[in-house]
Amino acid sequence: NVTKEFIVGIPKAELHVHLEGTLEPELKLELAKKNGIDIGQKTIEEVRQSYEFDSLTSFLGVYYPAMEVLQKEEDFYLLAMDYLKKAKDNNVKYAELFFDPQAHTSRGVPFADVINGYYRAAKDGVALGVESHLIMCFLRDMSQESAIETYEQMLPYGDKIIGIGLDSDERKNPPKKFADVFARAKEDGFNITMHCDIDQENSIEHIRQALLEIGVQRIDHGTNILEDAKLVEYAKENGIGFTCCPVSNSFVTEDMKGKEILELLHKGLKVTVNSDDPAYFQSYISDDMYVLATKYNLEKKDIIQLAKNSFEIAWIPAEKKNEYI
Ligand code: ES4
Ligand code: ZN
Repeated sequence: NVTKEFIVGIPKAELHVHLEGTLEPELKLELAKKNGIDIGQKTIEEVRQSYEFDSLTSFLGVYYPAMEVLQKEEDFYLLAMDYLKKAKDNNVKYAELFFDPQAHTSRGVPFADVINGYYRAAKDGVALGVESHLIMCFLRDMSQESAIETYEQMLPYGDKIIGIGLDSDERKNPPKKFADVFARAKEDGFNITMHCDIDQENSIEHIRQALLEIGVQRIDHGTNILEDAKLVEYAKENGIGFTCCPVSNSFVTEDMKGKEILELLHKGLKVTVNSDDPAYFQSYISDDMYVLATKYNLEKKDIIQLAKNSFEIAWIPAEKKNEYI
């Protein structure tokens, strides 16, 4: 049987965590006070109670307004630093961190402050023993024009970004809506991943588009791929990575999709376990692995495989991977 100590102790990479989803109630209150913002909550308990939802849409409805407390470069730095300390406690050696610039620039925060704050934290994280890199996501419920504008704002900072992702509300926002901007990002040499959240409308069609039309290297979530055996075969042959998040799944669908995660893992696909929005789901990466391990009787070799996969599908140069695996 797998113990929590074994899970915490194993060196791992985290590839699916949204920096804005690491905003703990303590820091939210601290930043609200510092920036003179009335968020309508005064205690940790009140903030915790406001973190309530039962679907992707209701989650996002809590998630975006909470970001109002992030105003200055330093706020983004503090947020990312808080996560990196948690990562260290979870023996995360390497992390790729999603962030949503449009959620901030649309409120008047300069793009530079967002990226400079996050990047400064990533550099300082190395002293904690955590290497990390940034993945910039487009909000799929905004237009492709807005994504292109964001992409062009990013280009002067291109060396501070390891890849491009797509997140937020999936309804009526298929991957192909962003075909042009992702084609350009690929041409410019960026790594590409996309959310295909659990049990969304047209999930399997979104997965098909992401794999065959966009040409992603990874899918975030994506267990609905099991609905199409041919796509499963494609993903296996092409070493497509899956960044699954069991506790997040259990919040937005009441099912952690453990059966599906394990089926893909045992079929030999490059499945990983991650935390997604750990402050909101009150579960960091080792907690996600432990919940899955206890509920589905994972063996040590499964945990080892998940950890191995996490370094394999990480966007680390091959020669550097040897340091981790
Ligand atoms: C997200 Cl669970 C989920 N789905 C889509 N976008 C997101 N951003 C943060 N968490
Ligand atoms: Zn996510």
